[in-house]
Amino acid sequence: MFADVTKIANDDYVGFTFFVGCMAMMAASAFFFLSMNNFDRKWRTSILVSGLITFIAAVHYWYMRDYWSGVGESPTFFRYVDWVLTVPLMCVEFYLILKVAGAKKSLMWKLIAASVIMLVTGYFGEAVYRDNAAFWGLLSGLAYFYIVYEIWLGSAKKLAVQAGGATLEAHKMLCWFVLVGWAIYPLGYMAGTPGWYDGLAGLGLNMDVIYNIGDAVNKIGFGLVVYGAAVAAQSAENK
Ligand SMILES: *C/C=C(C)/C=C/C=C(C)/C=C/C1=C(C)CCCC1(C)C
Repeated sequence: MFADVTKIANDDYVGFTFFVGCMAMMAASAFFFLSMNNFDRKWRTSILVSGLITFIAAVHYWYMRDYWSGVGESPTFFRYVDWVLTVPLMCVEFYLILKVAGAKKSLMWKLIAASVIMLVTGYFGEAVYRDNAAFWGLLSGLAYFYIVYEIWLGSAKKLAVQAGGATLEAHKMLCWFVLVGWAIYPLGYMAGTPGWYDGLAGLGLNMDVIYNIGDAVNKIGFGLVVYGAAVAAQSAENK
């Protein structure tokens, strides 16, 4: 009956964080999906997207947990498939909350395009052209800074200020997630590149552990910010 279960060693932080990450993503998805119908239409889609982000991650974490325990290597492929689906959805989230202020689809597509460039170049550096990890990491970083610019200072910022209230508050929080929370990933990338900071692994902080922490913080945190904004906006309306 338990033939397929492999033991997780006490010092296997990667296996442990894959396991806990999987459960956390599942719990968060249930929470977002079940609370969706408490909100009016304007916010329901945003909450749905929050749930989709954690749900897609939960499924990938299920596979990554398995892959790690069976193969004993970083599940780089599943990791990037997960990101390439969920990070564009996080960009959609920006668009959805700014729609009240008149955000155009072009803003959404710009952010999505930048996020895909960031991830594809990152994948090249991490999995394909390992010897040129610095070069691909730099390209990826430029796309990342473009996103940061657009939401902190560019057109997205202007729309958020126009909207004010719960939307502006939520936008600001999401901006902090992208600036600080997303910055966890380049650290993971550096810890996973031989000759850079792979010594961190001695502290139990290897690339996968760092990525897993980043995912939990960002995917669940992002969703909770949107949820909080919906609660605030709705109670302001009902007054
Ligand atoms: C839920 C998953 C998220 C929010 C993933 C975000 C990933 C990044 C912001 C990755 C960024 C990278 C760089 C900025 C440079 C090095 C390569 C990456 C792909 C790790």
